[in-house]
Amino acid sequence: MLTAEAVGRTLAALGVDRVFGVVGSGNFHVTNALAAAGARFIAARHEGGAAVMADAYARVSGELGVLSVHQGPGLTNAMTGITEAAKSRTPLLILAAEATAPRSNFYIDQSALATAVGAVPERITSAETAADDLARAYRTATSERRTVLLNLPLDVQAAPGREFDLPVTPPVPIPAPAADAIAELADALADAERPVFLAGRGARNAGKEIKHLSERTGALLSTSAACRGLFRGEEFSLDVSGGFATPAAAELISNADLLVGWGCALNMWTTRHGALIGDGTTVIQVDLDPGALGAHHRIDLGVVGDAAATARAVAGELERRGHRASGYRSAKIAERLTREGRWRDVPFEAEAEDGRIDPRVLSAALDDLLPAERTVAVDSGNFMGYPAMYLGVPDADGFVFTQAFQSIGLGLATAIGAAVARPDRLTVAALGDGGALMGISELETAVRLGLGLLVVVYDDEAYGAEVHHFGPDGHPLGHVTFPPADIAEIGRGFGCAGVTVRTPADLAAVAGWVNGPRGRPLVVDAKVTRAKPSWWLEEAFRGH
Ligand SMILES: Cc1ncc(C[n+]2csc(CCOP(=O)(O)OP(=O)(O)O)c2C)c(N)n1
Repeated sequence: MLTAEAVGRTLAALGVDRVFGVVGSGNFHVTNALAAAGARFIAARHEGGAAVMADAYARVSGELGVLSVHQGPGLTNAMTGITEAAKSRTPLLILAAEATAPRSNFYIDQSALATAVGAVPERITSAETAADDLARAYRTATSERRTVLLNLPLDVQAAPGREFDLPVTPPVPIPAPAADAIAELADALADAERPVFLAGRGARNAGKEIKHLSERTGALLSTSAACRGLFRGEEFSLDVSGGFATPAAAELISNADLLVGWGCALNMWTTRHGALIGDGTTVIQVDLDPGALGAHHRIDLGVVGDAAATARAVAGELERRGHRASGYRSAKIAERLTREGRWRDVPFEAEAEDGRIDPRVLSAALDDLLPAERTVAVDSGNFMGYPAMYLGVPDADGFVFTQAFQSIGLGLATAIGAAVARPDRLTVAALGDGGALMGISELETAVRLGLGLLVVVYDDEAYGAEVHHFGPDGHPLGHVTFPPADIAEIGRGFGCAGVTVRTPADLAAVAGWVNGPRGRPLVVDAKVTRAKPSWWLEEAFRGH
């Protein structure tokens, strides 16, 4: 057996059952060994797509994402997706073949590349050390939630290897939050009249505990965009905080006297460059990572701890004190949230442009006609707030937001990775025409996999974000505007169904597809109105 095969077999034995990638000579054997041992290999058409699929798969399934790439260009093609994963702390293991001879065309300093984007470089240095090397890489990816580049030098891969068991390492224990910090957080909550909880991705597994604490303290519930859906269906949920927030949510959050961030960076997006946090508001941040505390916004108290454990401990402390309060919760606020808690409920006058549909009309109509059990994946661009906020999602797994690197072009591959993780849900890829055409090769992957994906392209025939950024100042826009492209026809060329939407009536074809067998993806080329920037982009420009 080759060392390459030993690595593949061992990973399969550890439970790796999905691998995304593009196969070349350098990763041929390791990938085949994984597949022979029972893992399903998902061949993407570009390594950039494969990396994003593996990332999205990990986010939605909660399992380790695994990516397999050829040496050199296989890795460089994947770099944008790897960067997104590294910034998002996605547990991702990249099996990358490595040319170590500097004269090889394929030679580059792969470890330096990984380090440059925040991934952790590792290497199988010899057949003899393969078990330890693999164990280290696997542990770093899973226990520390890191994106790990495991270099597989070609000569080491070809060396005779043998099947091995990975050394068993106990999981790294998560330290309990300090008792004095719990007491201080309990004091602040007991004093607060208008507490708001803001949950980020670090609190995805703490929804139950945070809800319980919010009921005891009368806190309103909100999330970062990346954690959208965590409090879905809660009477006192404000949905997303930040640029995407509804006017009602933004007002209620800015009037808080205590804001507690749970596994949430409190970055410029979630706080609207700090504008949603009043000068007198007490800010407390709970995070596993001490380095995250106060990194983006001033805080009055930082608690190092797991969100669920901390919420549980604080609830216990308040119970011991006999404290229970209605806080920010009242019948009036509940009633207000029923009326205007979702963007869909905020009245607007539809923009009129001949042969084009207002993106809000489009998004609200889609929300009505799509099944509730859905996953929404959103690319970047001016359009992004519409699908992100007008389409409801069933829970936090139902919203996949690969936006830590703010790259366009990742949305389609994100949707494919998510759909592989949750085939039981209808997956929607919401894209701008720019992002769609950048990542379009993966439509073939979606067709080949038989995914019933709904690809909705908010087509303004432009890099709308740039048009709205620079247009008002009279700059030339020739480099950011494009002639019309028939994206529905492009979709048909890949083997998808395709429909062009210019009016609400055109959505009948989408309803027909939704109610059918969904054996192949549907590409919706929605020609959207384009006179004004979206509300969230206008907000973002204010912060620039
Ligand atoms: C990879 C990458 N290239 C360029 C940009 C800069 N950029 C941000 S938004 C945008 C335009 C996106 O256009 P489109 O996907 O059509 O969405 P729209 O803004 O028109 O809604 C560009 C080029 C980026 N964020 N990422």
